[in-house]
Amino acid sequence: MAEIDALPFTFAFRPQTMALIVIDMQRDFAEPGGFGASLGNDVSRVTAIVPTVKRLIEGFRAAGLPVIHTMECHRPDLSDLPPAKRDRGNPSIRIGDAGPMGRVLIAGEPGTAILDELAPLPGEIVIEKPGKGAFYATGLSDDLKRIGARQLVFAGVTTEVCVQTTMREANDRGYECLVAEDATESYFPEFKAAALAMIRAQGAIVGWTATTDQVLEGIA
Ligand code: TIU
Repeated sequence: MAEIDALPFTFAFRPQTMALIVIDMQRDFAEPGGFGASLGNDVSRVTAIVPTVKRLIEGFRAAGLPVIHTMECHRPDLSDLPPAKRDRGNPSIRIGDAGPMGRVLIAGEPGTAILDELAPLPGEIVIEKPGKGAFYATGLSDDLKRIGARQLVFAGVTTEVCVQTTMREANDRGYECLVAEDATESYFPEFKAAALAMIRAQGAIVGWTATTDQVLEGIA
């Protein structure tokens, strides 16, 4: 077993069964005029982690380990968008409406795209997800089984919404999960701190946390 120096204690893993999941590093969450901004958020915190997420992705690629990307998005006909989600948050622009970067959170629109610096390479798995969790209504479970992944490292946004939801889904499905603390971000620093604390509390009840440097050292 290889190891990552992590909290609340060492994260042990088999390199052959490790994968990185990068959650929703999309223009819609990182750029002014997108969905995140439409909910009233300052998106600059998300932009700030892009170089760290890039370093993590490149470390996994260099180690020959799988990188999986997710995108929160909906079908153009909105058939996978419950009204309860569309109406939530009293946003200035709703999901599906035309915004400065195309229709908000709709598959194929410019704003829905993953940031250029973090773009998936050909052959990497890209999960389009209609929910906050990446397992709901997607093929992620099948993909993880197909590639034989058992331990998952998480990065992306936002820590307490899509990252934590997906980690909880993964935890219940038997995966061991670790989130890279400095490669995830929230619009609310206090929510990020609380999410990381609740993930690793009670003996890693949801998972482990470690810095990107610690993860890269462990997988090198
Ligand atoms: N609003 C917010 O914090 N997050 C989301 O809506 N989606 C993700 O976290 N990806």
